Amino acid sequence: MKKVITYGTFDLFHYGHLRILERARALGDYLVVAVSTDEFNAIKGKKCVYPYQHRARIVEAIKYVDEVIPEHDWEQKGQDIVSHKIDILVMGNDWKGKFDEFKKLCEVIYLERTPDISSTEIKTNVKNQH
Ligand code: C2G
Repeated sequence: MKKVITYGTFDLFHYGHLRILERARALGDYLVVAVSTDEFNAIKGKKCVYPYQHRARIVEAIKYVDEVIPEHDWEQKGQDIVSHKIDILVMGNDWKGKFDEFKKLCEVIYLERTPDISSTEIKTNVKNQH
């Protein structure tokens, strides 16, 4: 069984998130998604609209996702890859090159980001419409 993992905040779940999960799952047989906790988002400097529990449950409900785990920090990826016996780490190409250190543990694939959509843009659009 080929296991894939990907990481993210997945706030205001949108089409770009759906597409990366769909493509990540298509690379293997089982997809683990590590969703950033609220505390880790504070470290990443990201202010979320939805709390971790909501973001995690929405991701868990996506048919391409087999398992959700919390992402607490930058350092856990190596342990996750080993403990979950991951074969492929997938990230959007806005992260291109940033996780190449894990090539010693598994395949690392960066997929094209979906253009013109992001949680930040959604927030801005909603604000501008009111
Ligand atoms: N993404 C995408 N297309 C978009 C927006 C996001 O393909 N239009 C991808 C990102 O490249 C990322 C995933 O969706 O792979 C999740 O994006 P975010 O929720 O913004 O996550 P991020 O803040 O990039 O956190 O340790 C890694 C971090 O947790 C990644």
